[in-house]
Amino acid sequence: MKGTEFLWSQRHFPWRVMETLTAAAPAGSFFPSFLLLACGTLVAALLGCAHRLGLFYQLMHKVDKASIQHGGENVAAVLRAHGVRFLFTLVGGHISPILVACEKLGIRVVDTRHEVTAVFAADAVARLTGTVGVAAVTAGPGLTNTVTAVKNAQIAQSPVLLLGGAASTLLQNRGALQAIDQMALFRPLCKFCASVRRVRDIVPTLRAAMVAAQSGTPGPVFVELPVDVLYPYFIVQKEMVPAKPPKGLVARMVTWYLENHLANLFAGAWEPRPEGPLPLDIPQASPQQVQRCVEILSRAKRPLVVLGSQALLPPIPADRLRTAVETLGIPCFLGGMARGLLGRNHPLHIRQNRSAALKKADVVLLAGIVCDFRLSYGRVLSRSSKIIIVNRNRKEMLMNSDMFWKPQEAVQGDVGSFVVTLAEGLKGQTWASDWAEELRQADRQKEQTFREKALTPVGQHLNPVRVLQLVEEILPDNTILVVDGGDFVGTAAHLVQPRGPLRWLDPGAFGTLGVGAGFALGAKLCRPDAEVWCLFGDGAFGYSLIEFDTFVRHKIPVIALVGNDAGWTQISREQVPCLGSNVACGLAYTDYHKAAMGLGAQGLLLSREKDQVVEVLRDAQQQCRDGHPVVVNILIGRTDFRDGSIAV
Ligand SMILES: Cc1ncc(C[n+]2csc(CCOP(=O)(O)OP(=O)(O)O)c2C)c(N)n1
Ligand SMILES: [Mg+2]
Repeated sequence: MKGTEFLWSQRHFPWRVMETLTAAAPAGSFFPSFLLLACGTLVAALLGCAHRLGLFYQLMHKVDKASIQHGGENVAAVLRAHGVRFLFTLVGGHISPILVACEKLGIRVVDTRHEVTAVFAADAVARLTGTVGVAAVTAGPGLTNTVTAVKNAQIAQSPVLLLGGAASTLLQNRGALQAIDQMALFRPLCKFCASVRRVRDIVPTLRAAMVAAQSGTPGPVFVELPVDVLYPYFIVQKEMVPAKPPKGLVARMVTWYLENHLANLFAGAWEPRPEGPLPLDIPQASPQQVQRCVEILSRAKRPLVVLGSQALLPPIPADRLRTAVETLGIPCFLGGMARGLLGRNHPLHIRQNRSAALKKADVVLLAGIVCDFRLSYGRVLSRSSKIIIVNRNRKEMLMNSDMFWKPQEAVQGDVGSFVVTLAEGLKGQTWASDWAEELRQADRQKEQTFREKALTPVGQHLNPVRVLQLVEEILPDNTILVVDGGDFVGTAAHLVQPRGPLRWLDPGAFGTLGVGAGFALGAKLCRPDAEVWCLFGDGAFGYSLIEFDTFVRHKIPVIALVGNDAGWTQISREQVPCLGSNVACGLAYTDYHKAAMGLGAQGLLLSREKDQVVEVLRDAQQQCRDGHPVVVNILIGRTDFRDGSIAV
């Protein structure tokens, strides 16, 4: 055999080579086992290929080529089975099937003017209902526009499901419109990220995403749905497989590959599958840990509780938590989503001078709040106090404990459940009343200071402290407060009290400006009987203004109070004295009320010239009750006595 012939036969008839080599090799030598191994590897590779191409699956599960069903319907079915009532979105062709299917199943589709608002709205729904809030946005720029809200939800530990469109499975990394590596973008932001590759995977992937969002430490999850898993077979076929019969070997192979890819996409697509929720995995404190905490607290003389957002997570409902906190009878500070837990003016609720109280307490229970900047990284705690900390997230729970503080008991578990069991263990225990009285005295002093500030004349416009005191007086009990801004809302956090649990929404530890409209949208939709009042700084309001168009179109009556001091004052207040310039901190006394009117909302102006604060607020309230979204533009003076921090 000539050399070239040998190569030819090797290439096309490999078993002949094996025969030759086996015959040539002495028995028991290296070659037979090598060849066996090579054959085995080849067979395994071929089987692997066949599996990847879905050939085995297709043997058992057929493609219904005549069906006009589409993957969007599978998405909607899972959402409905999980009790999702609202889908927030800004439309794009990539995601149209999801929106149409949700509408058909009675899920209310609410389209916003910016994707970030859709995710903020989903976040508010998650926080207020204890379920998962859902937003769907289009591929590429639609998704990149959500990044701030997704990060905010991650930091606030809010279970949000983000559904993202994507280029078709075959066109990723091939220069398709709006196509980027979306998974790389969301992996650092979400606790679960998946890209669905076949229609049959939609349902299980979404169920896994829903359970991940709510289990352990809750947070946002992301599911990418390429166009070809969302549209019906006949449309995808038209796009994917060339209409003309292929010519030539390569073209035939490509067509076979495409046809197989299409078949694998749709094989078993419409077979019935369970769509409902999977059981959640929520960490719980052990009875021994709770018992140790009971013992520590029972010996306390000056105990103090600080409740943070995690305390309000399901499964313990807010009312049950409130009863447990009252049974404990320990004075407490409430922050984040725990604000309002005890209603207004509750004797156990201490509102001011938290740092001083923490220094004086002998036992501190940090329930769902961690030692980040809000507690000066733990430095606010006294070395001589015994600290009990409870949190679902171990890493966050121990944050800065290597540097500034040490826990006596660190309990990883659900905060609400822990507080309820702790209260049962301490039933009948009382604490000396002079400790709570001492703390309330400090509260009264601070309130007196605010009363004096309310009477202090300001150079021009209205005194914001006085305005906010009047707001506090007229808010009805069913108000949900949304706050978005710097100093104006920081002052409001001291003066305006949420009327009950889950009636206060602020961005959380990410400190994001721009949450207002989205939060208000989510809040009003899931609590239609509540009055939603949003307190905005004028700077922050700029992000939300356009969404008054959304409120008008969707008939969402909310009230926005804009504390208009013509500037980004919280920044300028420090920048000017520290660095000697007000650069980029100035705004104008813009007619935000007129801008809102231009979008079809009601607009009212409150100024020193027409100083009828209560009348104007009541007018706004009436207009809102009549079904109109309202913006009240409140011209306020710049003062140097405002308290800029939102105590959490
Ligand atoms: C998205 C975002 N951009 C910028 C900031 C920084 N920042 C924090 S407070 C603040 C000023 C807010 O101004 P305004 O809403 O008018 O409230 P004011 O302090 O004037 O009452 C700014 C710019 C931020 N927290 N978030
Ligand atoms: Mg301002």
